[in-house]
Amino acid sequence: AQRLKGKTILVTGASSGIGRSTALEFAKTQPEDLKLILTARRIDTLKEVAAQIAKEAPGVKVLPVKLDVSKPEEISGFVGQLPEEFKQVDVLVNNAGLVKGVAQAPDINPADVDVMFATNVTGLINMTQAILPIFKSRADGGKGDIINIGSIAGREPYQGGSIYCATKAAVRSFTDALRRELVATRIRIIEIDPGQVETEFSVVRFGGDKAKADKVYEGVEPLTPEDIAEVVVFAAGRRENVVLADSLIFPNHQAAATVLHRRS
Ligand code: NDP
Ligand code: 8X3
Repeated sequence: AQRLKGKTILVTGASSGIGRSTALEFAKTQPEDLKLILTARRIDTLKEVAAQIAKEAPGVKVLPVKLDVSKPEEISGFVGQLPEEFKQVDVLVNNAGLVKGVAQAPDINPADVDVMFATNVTGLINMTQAILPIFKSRADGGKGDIINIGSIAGREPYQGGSIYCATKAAVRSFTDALRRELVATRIRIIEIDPGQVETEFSVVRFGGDKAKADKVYEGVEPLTPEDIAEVVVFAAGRRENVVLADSLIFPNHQAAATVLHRRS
């Protein structure tokens, strides 16, 4: 079934990791009659993703847009500025997010607290509020998919991750409330919670220190961003009446946020 045919899909944080893989996976799954709006702060990297899609799936229309979700003023102008042919968004993948550091209270940098909440929580909420009116203008109370990338960290707080965990717990709470609020519509509210995935996530956490980031994945076999992208695309491609409301995805060696089997 070509359930994604004709859809317009908006992915935040599409310049790297899970978001980038999600864009590529949508294009691979529905290589024609699909529109992708790819957003992130690094426009040059987004353009590279767009060029790759143009090569692999020339039938997909791609619009790269520079958008910092932590800036409410950028989000408020965003939908109005979309070209007419990209305005009818069907799927929003709220993926943009980050972690900063491993500090514990009282030594957490207040600027890190702000950037994590502004991106992972307020950014996700503002994107949702920007897109929902498009969904709600459709028949049956509204139609469209919101796919929020949470984390195992939102279910299980761990030492050195208190702020990041709190942001992902907030995502989970907001998502669950939204699903209840929209129960009378055809709008699907979907949360996907990855465990350990190797992306730029840890490099960002350690301020660009690749050696420290590599240590996180030493002796383990993390998920790839493609593994999560496949779940995102699967969720979006279900029959209209099927809501993959909530899922937790671990690599085989992981059983909880901090329970990882390492080869010695
Ligand atoms: P990456 O660092 O590889 O990708 C993060 C993406 O988010 C980048 O495209 C980045 O783009 C974008 N981003 C960051 N800040 C902003 C911002 N202010 N505005 C717009 N875009 C932004 O990490 P992942 O792919 O791993 O992370 C994607 C999501 O998955 C995040 O929400 C993360 O919390 C979540 N997650 C990751 C896990 C993991 O182990 N890797 C596990 C569970 C969840 P740019 O820098 O160009 O703006
Ligand atoms: C990222 C996973 O638990 O390593 O969300 O912070 S974790």
